[in-house]
Amino acid sequence: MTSLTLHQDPRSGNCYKIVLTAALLAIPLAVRNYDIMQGETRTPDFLARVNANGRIPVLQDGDKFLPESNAACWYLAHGSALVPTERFAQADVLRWMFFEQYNHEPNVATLRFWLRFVGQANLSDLQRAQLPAKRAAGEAALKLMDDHLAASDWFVGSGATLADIALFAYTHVCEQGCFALDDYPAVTRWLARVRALPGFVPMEA
Ligand SMILES: N[C@@H](CCC(=O)N[C@@H](CS)C(=O)NCC(=O)O)C(=O)O
Repeated sequence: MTSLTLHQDPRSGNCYKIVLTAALLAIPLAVRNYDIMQGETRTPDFLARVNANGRIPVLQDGDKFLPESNAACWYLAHGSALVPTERFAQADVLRWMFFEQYNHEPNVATLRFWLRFVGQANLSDLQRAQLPAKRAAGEAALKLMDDHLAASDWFVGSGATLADIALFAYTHVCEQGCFALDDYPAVTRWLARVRALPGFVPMEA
């Protein structure tokens, strides 16, 4: 790794995952901020130079650009204690990171984005129609996490891994999407364990 720059919007939990991973590993990270509400990741220059998919986060290492939050976390944490070396445990970390992207983020993060940043009054008819299904799917994801954490302190093994970082990012702000953390006591205790990790930094926004 050479000089690292994170292309980010500080309100995004996907970006925060990378900031938190870098902080826990004491890896220096420069940031370049964009306002996604103003379409700043959809300009011709951004699409041509940074990410043809028009989204942040993107981790830049020298002249190479790596979109996708969990790929960027993996790039930073490879070879550290945040990625177990034992084969099953390593795959189990990936399992939770894929769960985060498929079951958790599209529901828990999307409701936060719609309700906190877009505003209920500004939602399209399609978004409004999707609210109940996204709420139910988000609650199912949080319940599954709570059941898992009732029996173990961390998602994989006996210490923090990227699975915890990936899932912490949007879980700790889930109340901004009107999910009630009180319904998930094991998740609430786990959030405190993550916050107590040496090097922990809070989300900026
Ligand atoms: N799967 C991607 C999701 C990236 C994503 O959805 N980024 C959002 C912000 S969290 C974005 O850039 N939205 C702006 C847009 O779509 O124009 C990841 O994990 O990095």
